[in-house]
Amino acid sequence: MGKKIDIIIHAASQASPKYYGVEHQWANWKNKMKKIEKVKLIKLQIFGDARGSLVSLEQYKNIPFNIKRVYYIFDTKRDTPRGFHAHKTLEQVLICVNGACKIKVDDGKNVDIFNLFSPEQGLYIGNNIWREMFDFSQGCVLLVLASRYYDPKEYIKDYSEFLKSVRCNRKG
Ligand code: T46
Repeated sequence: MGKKIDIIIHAASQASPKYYGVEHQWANWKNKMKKIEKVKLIKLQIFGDARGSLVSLEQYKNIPFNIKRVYYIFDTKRDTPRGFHAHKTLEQVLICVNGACKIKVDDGKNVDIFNLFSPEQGLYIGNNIWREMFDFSQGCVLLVLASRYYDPKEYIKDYSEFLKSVRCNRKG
């Protein structure tokens, strides 16, 4: 990340121990729950007045990369998680512009969970981070800014392949 960016307290402690109903998963993660270097919460400035609120996203200002792609996820279901992959080089910022959801991130060593519930929070996720999105509230809209065009070859969808790749990177 080139620019110094404000970081607000991450919301791991607020994350619910219910992960789509599988509580024992929570127990497994608890020991590994730790801050992950390549994942940061960015505080986005809200320009609000009597008419409402506005947030502006600008590359290399509050978004730490060149924005090549924008997409949004909506019509989600609380008990239907998404993600379950990592990216070889892609960097992204996730913003829950309506509603709330949780994001589990995993660097192969540690796990962290972020509660996104405000358009003022941007979750930066660097490359080689496994992610899972879950616990979507009704009306949740997750906006994503990406540093690269869409490329299916860029995904690592197999968790053991992901672990192998991060271990190789650590050694090399
Ligand atoms: C990520 C998380 C946060 C495209 O055609 N173009 C695109 O830019 C994207 C992102 C997806 N697609 C297609 C590929 C699939 O047929 O849309 C379909 C759903 O994509 P996917 O199953 O990858 O969606 P998620 O929610 O599991 O993951 C997405 C992003 O793919 C991923 O990069 O980090 O959101």
